[in-house]
Amino acid sequence: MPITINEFIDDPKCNRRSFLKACTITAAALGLSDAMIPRLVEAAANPQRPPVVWLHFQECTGCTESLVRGSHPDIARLILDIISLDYHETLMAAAGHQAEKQLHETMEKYQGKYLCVVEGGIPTKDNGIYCKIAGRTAMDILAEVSSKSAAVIAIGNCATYGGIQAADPNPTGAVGVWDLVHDVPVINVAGCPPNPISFLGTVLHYLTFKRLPPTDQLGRPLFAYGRKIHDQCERRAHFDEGRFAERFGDTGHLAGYCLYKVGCKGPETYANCPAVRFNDVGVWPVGVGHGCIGCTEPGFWDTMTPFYERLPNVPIPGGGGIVASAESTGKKILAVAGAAVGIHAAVGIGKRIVKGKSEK
Ligand code: FSX
Ligand code: SF4
Ligand code: F3S
Repeated sequence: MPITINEFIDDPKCNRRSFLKACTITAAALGLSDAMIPRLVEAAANPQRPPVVWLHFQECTGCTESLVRGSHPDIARLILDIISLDYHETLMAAAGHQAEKQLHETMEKYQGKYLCVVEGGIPTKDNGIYCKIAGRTAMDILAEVSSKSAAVIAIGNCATYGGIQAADPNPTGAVGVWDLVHDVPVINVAGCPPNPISFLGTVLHYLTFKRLPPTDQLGRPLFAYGRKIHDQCERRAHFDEGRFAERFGDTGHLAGYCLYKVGCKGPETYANCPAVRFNDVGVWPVGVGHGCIGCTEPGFWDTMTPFYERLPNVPIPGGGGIVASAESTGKKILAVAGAAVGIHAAVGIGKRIVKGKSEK
């Protein structure tokens, strides 16, 4: 049983200080001033918690795992306490008919008021038969649950853009939620998995301001996906000075130089990872020596692979010129963009991606 917000605040292990800390971290991630923290706290502590129906389709459950098993207990606890998680197949005790009953009771009782969170891609090929729950396809379930909700939060690359299932040749015709849901607002908390604070920030913004946060053309909240990884990266000075790791384990890598030449996709990826980081130990992929693989971008399994080859056409300051030696990656990006294989668009340096429709 999740504890109540008051029990949480009174819990000596997770006391009011922890609660305020979690709200402060989230306010900072949302780009709000300190003056807004009391409003955020008030919204988070409101006993009228929004009911949430959390659907799982084609995915690995890493999004839920990263939320509830994060080493930052304040964030995990706050997420579970600001919402009323009425249906969640991974976390709920109920199963079978009992779970189905719970789902339908929530939809009827809170019609137009509950939030629908979707984790996982939705297969559309052959009438969606490749993902079924209780005898119904993911497509049918999504259509019914989303249409009665106030809004849909798609969490993870799978639910936003189809994820790994949608990678070429996309055998099940997997797509993201916003390819199918057009009658209620949909927001894309992208990433594989996303940072829990990006999800928490989205929900807290909704509770505080009664609307979803502003988004980019890909439906991602701007507070979390408004800037490139490359423009916030602690290794950027090395990039600017032309100091690169040439191979994993070489002296440049050990010295913490830029990871561009070993495949970092930070120059084409929009996310807040360098600023917000993961867990409570301040880590993120590039910070621990691995390049960004672009997990917040549509179709990254096609457009960002091979993961360990450099991006083409990135101008290197200091006389490096345009790096054009990663032709295979470049060709792949262009090929995927042309074929629109279950994704919205390929990524171009310095320009945002414009949403298009994927093949069904
Ligand atoms: Fe996808 Fe989430 Fe990657 Fe996994 O469920 S975004 S495969 S981390 O967990 O949907
Ligand atoms: Fe950081 Fe990657 Fe950009 Fe290098 S290429 S500065 S490691 S984001
Ligand atoms: Fe994903 Fe890149 Fe962040 S791989 S977790 S967007 S650093």
